[in-house]
Amino acid sequence: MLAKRNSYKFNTEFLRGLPVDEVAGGWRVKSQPSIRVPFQGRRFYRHGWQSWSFSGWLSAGHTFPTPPSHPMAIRMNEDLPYASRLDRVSAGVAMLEDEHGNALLLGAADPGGRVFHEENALRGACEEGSGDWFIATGATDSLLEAYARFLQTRYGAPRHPEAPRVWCSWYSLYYFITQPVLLQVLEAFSDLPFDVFQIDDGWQQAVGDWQPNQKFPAGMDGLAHRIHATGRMAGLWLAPFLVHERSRLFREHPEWLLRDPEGQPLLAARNWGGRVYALDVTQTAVQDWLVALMRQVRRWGYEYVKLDFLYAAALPAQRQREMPREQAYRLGLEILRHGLGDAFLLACGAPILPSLGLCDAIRISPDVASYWQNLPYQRVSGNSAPGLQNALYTSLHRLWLRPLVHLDPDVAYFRRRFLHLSERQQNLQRDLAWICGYRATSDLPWWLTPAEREALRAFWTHQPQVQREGAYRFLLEDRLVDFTPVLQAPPRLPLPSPLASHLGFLQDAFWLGGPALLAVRHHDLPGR
Ligand code: 9PG
Repeated sequence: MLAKRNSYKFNTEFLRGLPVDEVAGGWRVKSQPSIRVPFQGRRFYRHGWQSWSFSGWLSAGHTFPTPPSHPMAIRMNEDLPYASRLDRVSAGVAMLEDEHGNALLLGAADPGGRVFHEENALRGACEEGSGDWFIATGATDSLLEAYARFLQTRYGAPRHPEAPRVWCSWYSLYYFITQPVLLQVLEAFSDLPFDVFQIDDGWQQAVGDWQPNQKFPAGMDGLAHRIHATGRMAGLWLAPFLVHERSRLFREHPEWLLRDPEGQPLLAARNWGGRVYALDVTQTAVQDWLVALMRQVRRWGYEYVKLDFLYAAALPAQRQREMPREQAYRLGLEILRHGLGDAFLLACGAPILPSLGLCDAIRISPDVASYWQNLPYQRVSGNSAPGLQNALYTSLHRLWLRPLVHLDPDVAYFRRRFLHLSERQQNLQRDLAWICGYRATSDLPWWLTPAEREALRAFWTHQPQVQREGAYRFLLEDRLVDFTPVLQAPPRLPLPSPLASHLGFLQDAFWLGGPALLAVRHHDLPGR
């Protein structure tokens, strides 16, 4: 049975004896498999756990591109229990390739699956009991497609044939959004063809207190109303599983938090100038609160919701109702989905495979930035550090997920102002957005020249036909796009981590925060 399927000169004898059933494109196996391959694995495909975790090929001798070094960066970007062997553990699926471009793929059907790369073997282990596994062998390029088809039989296909075209406030204004500046953007883009005007981080009183702050005097309902008046859908960012130490929610409901083994609130992140904890979504009171929050967002008028830092609900922790952590995560996401009804749900900072079937789109990369890389920051956060190279790299290794969910590769830049990318680098991101069919930008209208504005219009007007020509080469209509420059290893910075973290922060403050601050202080608005 195994030999019949194997049309390659690729010996699959090693699969004999496993209790497998034939399924489309491969085999299903019920036990937790450990498969020893009869070849020297040349490359290992590693799939990162959540949106921001590195995904790509790792080869022997060639170390993991840049693992995060700081414990908090590991917690916020990687899968905590396996952080000491980042280059040997893959979330959900992995491949081991021989020197001829043939490979073995092992992928989990259920949440909780991890694949370990051991001495010439792939071993599947599931945190939630044995579960089903998918095995395929053959030409490397076709294997992830077969796995995606296998997952589709469980999780279905996207509800919407196309993803909406989005303007998102984050990658120009960052935290410095205000109601007046957003309304000016909305107005100045009134003739451009996009679907969603999405308000990102910066509108809320605190992370956990999801009420508008004083920068939004008309309230979030007032703003949604103004957005609707222009014919757009209104979009809103929230991090519903997070609780900041300086929020009212933290003071009022300390009993709602996930706990560490000592019974203390479990640290989920450090951000927004303090410690951030995570909600225990197995508690009924928390579930009620989450549903009410999502209903509130719908009542305000938002029909596109970007839910961020979702990994927090899947951290290893003590929960009131004991259950495997990715099952708890799915429960939390199901509850959010229920509260949101038919709104478009973009999951971000989200465990990828456990989100399937419950959201409309997933961010598949770390954050882009107006620069190619921030080396000091990368010393701390590894390949999850913001930057265009890191974003492109991980996105390019996750395109196989496309039959299952819309893929958000993050925004593209059309401006040259306040941009530290070459035109070639900048175009790669636009082309990737077209390849994913997810077309978002954050550019401010008054930062664009007339020609750049027309390029943005063309981005939103046209959706080129895409044909894959190779692992990193695509035909967009008749134009060949080659992403191999993305694979160039960045130089290594021999900086101690604390110094690197300060330098990286300074770079971001100047290059990202600077222009944002200028824009909202009205120095930069038209007619001033
Ligand atoms: C808003 C942003 C944007 C962005 C998201 C997410 O490790 N970190 O400190 C870290 C901070 C922010 C971040 C990712 C990681 O970005 O991806 O699009 O919505 O939040 O705060």
